[in-house]
Amino acid sequence: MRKALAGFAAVAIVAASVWFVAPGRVDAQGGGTIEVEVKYNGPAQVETLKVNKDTEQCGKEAKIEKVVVGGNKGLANAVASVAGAKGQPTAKKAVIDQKGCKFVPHVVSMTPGEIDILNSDGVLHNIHTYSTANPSINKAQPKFKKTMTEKFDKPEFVKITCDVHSWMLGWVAVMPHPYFGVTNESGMAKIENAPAGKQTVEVWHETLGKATKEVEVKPGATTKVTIEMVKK
Ligand SMILES: [Cu+2]
Repeated sequence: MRKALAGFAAVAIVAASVWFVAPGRVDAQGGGTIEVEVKYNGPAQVETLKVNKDTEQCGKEAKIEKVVVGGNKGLANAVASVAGAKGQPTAKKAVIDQKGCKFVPHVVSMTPGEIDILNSDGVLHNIHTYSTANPSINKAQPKFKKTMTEKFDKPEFVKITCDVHSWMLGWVAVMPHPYFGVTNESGMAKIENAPAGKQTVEVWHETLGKATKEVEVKPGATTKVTIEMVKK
């Protein structure tokens, strides 16, 4: 009797694991990775200005980073995504910090939903966003307010500034699907689990605009693409 039960249990476990594992396998095979390298042949554009308030937290000099070019002509802070893709939003909450009177990271990417705006500086900041699809935010964040939670429901690139510190500039890339990445100092971004087949990779940069390139995404494989931005 006991043996029969154990046998039944074993069959049940096998059946259950087939049931639960199968859909996951299909998903994993369906997507591929795109390694995007974004290059820019032009000069970096970084404005420097003297700071005359909150110098203890902000330092004496501020930088406005409009075009950041790293080694090997890699363009930082560009958002690479699969154009026209459809997919569910990621569950991860986006976070942007105000640290040293700078927005960190300079470009934060997210799917529509909430974002935590941190104030690590412990000084008065005043968030001011510029957007068309989402309502504009213009709100003081006093020094004691460590986190302010805001919402961006519509996909677009939102410019974020601070009315207290004129040089503070950041961007929130609100993307319509989870297939995107932001380039690092070397100009590299990774798009994980991108839909297989012929896709268009689109690159957006705050100063240099947009560029696209076609790629063939293979299930379970990595496709490399290099996209060069042209000076506007
Ligand atoms: Cu500020």
